[in-house]
Amino acid sequence: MNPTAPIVTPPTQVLGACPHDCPDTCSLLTTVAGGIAIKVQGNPAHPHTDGALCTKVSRYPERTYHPERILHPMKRIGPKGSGQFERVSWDAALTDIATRLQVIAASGPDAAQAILPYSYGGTMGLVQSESMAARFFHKLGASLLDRTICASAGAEALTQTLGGKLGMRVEFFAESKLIMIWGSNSITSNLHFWHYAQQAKRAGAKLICIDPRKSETADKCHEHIALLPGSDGALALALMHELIAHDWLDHDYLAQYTLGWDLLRERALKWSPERAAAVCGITPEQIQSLARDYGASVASGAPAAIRLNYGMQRVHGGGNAVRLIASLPALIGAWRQRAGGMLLSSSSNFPINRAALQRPDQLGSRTPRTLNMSTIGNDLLRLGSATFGPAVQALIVYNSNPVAIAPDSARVVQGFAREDLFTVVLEHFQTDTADYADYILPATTQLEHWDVHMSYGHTDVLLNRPAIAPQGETKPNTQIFRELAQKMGFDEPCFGDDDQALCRMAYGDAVNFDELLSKGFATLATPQAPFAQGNFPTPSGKCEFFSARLAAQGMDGLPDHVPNYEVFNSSTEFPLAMISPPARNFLNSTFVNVKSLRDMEDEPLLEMHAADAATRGLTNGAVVRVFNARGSYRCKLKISQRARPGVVNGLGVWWRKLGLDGHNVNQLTSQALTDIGQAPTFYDCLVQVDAPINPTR
Ligand SMILES: Nc1nc2c(c(=O)[nH]1)N[C@H]1C(S)=C(S)[C@@H](COP(=O)(O)OP(=O)(O)OC[C@H]3O[C@@H](n4cnc5c(=O)[nH]c(N)nc54)[C@H](O)[C@@H]3O)O[C@H]1N2
Ligand SMILES: Nc1nc2c(c(=O)[nH]1)N[C@H]1C(S)=C(S)[C@@H](COP(=O)(O)OP(=O)(O)OC[C@H]3O[C@@H](n4cnc5c(=O)[nH]c(N)nc54)[C@H](O)[C@@H]3O)O[C@H]1N2
Ligand SMILES: [Mo]
Repeated sequence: MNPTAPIVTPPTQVLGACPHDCPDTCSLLTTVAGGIAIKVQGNPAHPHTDGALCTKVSRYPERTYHPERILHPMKRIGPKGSGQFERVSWDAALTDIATRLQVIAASGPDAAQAILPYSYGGTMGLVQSESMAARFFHKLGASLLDRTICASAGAEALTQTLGGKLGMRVEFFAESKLIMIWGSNSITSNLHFWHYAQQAKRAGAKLICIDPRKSETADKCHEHIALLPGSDGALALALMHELIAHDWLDHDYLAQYTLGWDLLRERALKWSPERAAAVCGITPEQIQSLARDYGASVASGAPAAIRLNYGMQRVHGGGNAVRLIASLPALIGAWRQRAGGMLLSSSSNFPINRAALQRPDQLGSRTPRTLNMSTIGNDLLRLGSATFGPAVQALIVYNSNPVAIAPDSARVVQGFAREDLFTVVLEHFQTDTADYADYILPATTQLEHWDVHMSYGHTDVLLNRPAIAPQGETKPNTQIFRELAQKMGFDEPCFGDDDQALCRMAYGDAVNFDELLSKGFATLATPQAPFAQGNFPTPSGKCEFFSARLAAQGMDGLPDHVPNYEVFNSSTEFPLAMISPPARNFLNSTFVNVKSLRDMEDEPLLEMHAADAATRGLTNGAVVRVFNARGSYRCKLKISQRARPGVVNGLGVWWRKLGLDGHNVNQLTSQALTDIGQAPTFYDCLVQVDAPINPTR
């Protein structure tokens, strides 16, 4: 033994969970040496993760140790939005914030409703999202937030049709013989599902992609149907038309396990392939061929599966379209087999004890108003009124970057720029939203805090252990709300629960916590083929083609094709339909400031078909102006086969300040809401494109 050798602690590996808003919810292994996280990799012992991560999350340490990470509380010193801040102590920041909130809350009965929390999917952890934060806002009596920005149209549609956010188990797609990948760029946004689809493909399955954009996923499928955005409902109805016309139906399944078949049948028979093809911008033969492939399952017994993703519900008729597509498997009896049926979300499988985490009992008898996060642009600009209640006077943002990701940015920015609005932002970085804060409070990343997770793409619970100490003066969201509660004098014992206790509470006895501690994940005991014999958790116990609940709300109880608000028409002032789906190397607006990933995405781009570029005299690589009545945005043109004629693709979501002119695609999107679920309509957006007069500004 050499007594002079330095003591080297061997690297350790810490089990964690990917925090991002993605269906995959991967199990992570972080290698730590000398207190520093040197590597994050996929856990090989977790079947869905299978040892592999996407490029962006394998760069997670780069994000955690980023030189621009916010490590101290910061107080605004310049005009709103100027992004000028100075360092202050935690005590000074929290004391001032508590005082400001107390003054608002004390100004009258229900006055605390002028305070609005704003949060979404920065972390999907149940503890660092809505646990201590929800308790705090409930106790305060703040406005409630309807968290609609992503999935509420599809989620509500699934609930009305199947009874919950339920469907096939993702691993059984590996055994399917036909997979329709519908409104999902799986290689980008659901990589670990794609792994199962590849297995199916190797075993002889046919893969068909239904997407206006010729995505990376479409490249690798056997067929691609490039329909117009917002026309999925028409396509689903015409598929039903063909299944009926050729009697490719499972009559026994329809009779036993569905509700409203006669009505749906009658409606579908009005949608010939010719009629739908005109709406979808495709050929009748494409629809007939798709129906033949899908209907063949009835005679052959080969399992047919649909992987739907939320991309196709970001249009006016998104909810109705999901209802129609979720109805399809029942027509052919696909649910009878574990490798048949459909999957949009698996969330309802998780027995989460939200009441224990969020403590709505802290509201007492108060019933604060609910504001929709998707219309934050309008709501920040509303004056107080009898119907609206008080104007929003304070906004506390965590796990979200609304200035970049909410629709109709011009209005959103105008709201955030209000000098009389008091804004606190809990963040890792000085995002577009943080620029408008009065205080930025530094939050920990997933490597630095405890959490417990569900998944909307598989059926495993995951635990995240901290791998390293919090950097600088950062604190977990929970701790920030705990300390704020203390400053406000909230002395209920629930404000004393620590993060490990919250992790245990999330599932209570429903999940074995010791298994989570030792393995990092636990698989839920869900049925292999949940609807093989009906058992839909709807009021009728059947797949509800007709929903009495929707009818009671004054809506059509039967799903139909609902056209876009902004219907594609080549003769209008704004003759191009713009969609803005996720970029592969970003996660919504997260990672845009990680240079290695940003370099892979080049610059904000607009993909356009060569024919549309030619009629406008636009050349590849030129800076173009994309505009409509709501605003304009400059970016680089990419003439690309990925765009179909009439549709342009503005891959999102860039930080505004890292774009060419301080704007991003949401300068063009609208605050109109979906038919069901009050969700935004990002992909229901008409634009025009030209060459700007002055290309740099
Ligand atoms: N790399 C990466 N992964 C992500 C994300 C990310 O930003 N980057 N975002 C995450 C989030 S928040 C979510 S919600 C999930 C799911 O996110 P989704 O929004 O479902 O994203 P994608 O799976 O990329 O699928 C969107 C696809 O739908 C297509 N599409 C657009 N409009 C229509 C339409 O009207 N009809 C049809 N059929 N298709 C349409 C787009 O061209 C795109 O290829 O992914 C998550 N995963
Ligand atoms: N045009 C267009 N707009 C879109 C979409 C689109 O497809 N097109 N997609 C929409 C969809 S699907 C979604 S889900 C929304 C997503 O919108 P958001 O949920 O707002 O997602 P992000 O843009 O990723 O911003 C999350 C922020 O949370 C921060 N964060 C992460 N972890 C923590 C933490 O532990 N504590 C704190 N305090 N902060 C943390 C990150 O640094 C990041 O800045 O965007 C929507 N906007
Ligand atoms: Mo999302």
